[in-house]
Amino acid sequence: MSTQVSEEVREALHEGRPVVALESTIIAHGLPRPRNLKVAQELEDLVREGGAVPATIAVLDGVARVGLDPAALARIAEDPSVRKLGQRDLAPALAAGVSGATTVSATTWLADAVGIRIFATGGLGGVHREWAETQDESADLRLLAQVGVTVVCAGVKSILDVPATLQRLETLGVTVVGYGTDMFPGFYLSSSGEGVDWTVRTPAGVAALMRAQDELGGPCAALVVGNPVPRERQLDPALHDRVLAAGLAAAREKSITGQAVTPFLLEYLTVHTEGASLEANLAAVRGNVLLAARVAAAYHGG
Ligand code: PSU
Ligand code: MN
Repeated sequence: MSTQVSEEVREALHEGRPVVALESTIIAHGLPRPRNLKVAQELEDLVREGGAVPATIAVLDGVARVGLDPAALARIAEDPSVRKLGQRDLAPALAAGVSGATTVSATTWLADAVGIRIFATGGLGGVHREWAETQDESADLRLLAQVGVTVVCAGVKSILDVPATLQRLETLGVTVVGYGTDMFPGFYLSSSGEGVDWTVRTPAGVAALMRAQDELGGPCAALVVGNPVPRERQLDPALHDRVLAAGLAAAREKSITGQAVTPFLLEYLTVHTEGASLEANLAAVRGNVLLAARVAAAYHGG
């Protein structure tokens, strides 16, 4: 395939060393500039600290790239013309020769295509709260039902309908485990208030689960590892509920729809919590990236 894999990632995959895929939409559309570039670099460093090779994924000038050099990472973070690409947008972006940041759906799909098994992000997309009116359900869910990637995340974004999203994940056959918790994490919050059926407590435990998937004939759907933001780093739940309610009302009033909904709400929360939601989001992402690297090391190492 014409996907361009960086030399470092290609060698690591060839030698069976641990690799962690990272998405780029969180960088281009989920975090404010100029902090986003620093975070992008920091996340790659964290993967290395955890004992794996980082593979940030994006489309640049019509080429799908796995593993970005510093100049490419800077373009994703700084160039305002970089689009948001779900999996269905990959072909049009390649054909038009444009650049775009990949969401969970596009990133997991490309990661799987080049043989990367582990992926880390902040919070998954899912079923939106106004689903009955808009039918807005992130393409992330359908892709998670199709690719056997292990996704380390802090749950699904709390701007969503969490119980409905968990229900969809069950229907789609996506395995969900809590990491060190029997509650499904709540993205900005340590708990969503919803329970999970399975709990895993160590990177080796996640690796053992992945090997069990392999023994069963290879995973045909993703494994979602819900890793909560540490309680002392979570957003104050009362502040979260208040600002989110205002943000959802603002999105409705401004008729924000489609791909714009998630970036709008994330930014609204950052502004109206005076940066507190951003800090919680970053704490969650950092924890997920480090855990994903340790899982990759455990899976490939032993
Ligand atoms: N996690 C974050 N910030 C983000 C996202 C995830 O902490 O911005 C992105 C992911 O790329 C995810 C996307 O796939 O939000 C979901 O967008 P939508 O709801 O439009 O499918
Ligand atoms: Mn959507």
